[in-house]
Amino acid sequence: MEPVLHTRKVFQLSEAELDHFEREGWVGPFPLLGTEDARALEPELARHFQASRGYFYPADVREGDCYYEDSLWFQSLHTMSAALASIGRRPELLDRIEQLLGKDLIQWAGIRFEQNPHERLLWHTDTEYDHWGGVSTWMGIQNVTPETALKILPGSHRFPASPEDIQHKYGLDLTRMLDDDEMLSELQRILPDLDNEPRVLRVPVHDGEFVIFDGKLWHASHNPSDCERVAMGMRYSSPDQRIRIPLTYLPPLIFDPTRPPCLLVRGEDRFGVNRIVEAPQG
Ligand SMILES: O=C(O)CCC(=O)C(=O)O
Repeated sequence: MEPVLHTRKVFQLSEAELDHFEREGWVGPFPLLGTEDARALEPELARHFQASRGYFYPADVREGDCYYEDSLWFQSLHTMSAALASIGRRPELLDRIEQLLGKDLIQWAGIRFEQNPHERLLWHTDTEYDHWGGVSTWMGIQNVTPETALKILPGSHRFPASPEDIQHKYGLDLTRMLDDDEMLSELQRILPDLDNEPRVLRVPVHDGEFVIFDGKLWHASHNPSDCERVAMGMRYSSPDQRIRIPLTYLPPLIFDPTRPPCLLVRGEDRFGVNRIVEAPQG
């Protein structure tokens, strides 16, 4: 009789961590790379990011036209570099993500998040996850400390309204509020029935470590330091999710007809709805 081979998952999330992810919408931090190895990725991230194309203003695009046929979407850096692709397949990430999303996984985004000294990114959820399900990871690359890391609203993946819904319904753009305390008190006024009092948390990540968070979690960033801060984002879904490229992030949302390249990082693709490409070889 043929022996049955079981792949042992080494980096399992514990019951307590799974419960934490369910309740709080994030889990971690987990070690992935040594500090020097993480920092050594920055030139590779920067080189491919510079060759990529960002998003557009609605007035500059026409629905149905292709804008990414000949250029790289800024979220596809993992499909351009063997080094970046191999990071995204590491079992430290995939064993845990498999527990959250199932045994078949695609990586559809590899992103460089740079922040200049004192720069901010306002509160938001990622538009992509309004259209398909999945999880994001956020890893420190350069000058990431618990003082400069991503800010999140724990539990916000279960809020009854997204920042955009709140804006439409109440005409109040919480996401433009720079002061977190003001944002939190407005949020409590608008959504008085939240299970727990909302609070802001900086994920305690250093260079080379990562957290996993639910695609619907509210997040923001602010680099209060005098040094440039760089992080890498990687995003994963089950292959049945139809991944697209938003051309615009301001309404009206328009998608490019071109499908983004995705890597099948675990299991198989039984759906054929995405453009699966070979991982680049080093
Ligand atoms: O690192 C940042 O500044 C922003 C990260 C972010 O928005 C994300 O991971 O989706």
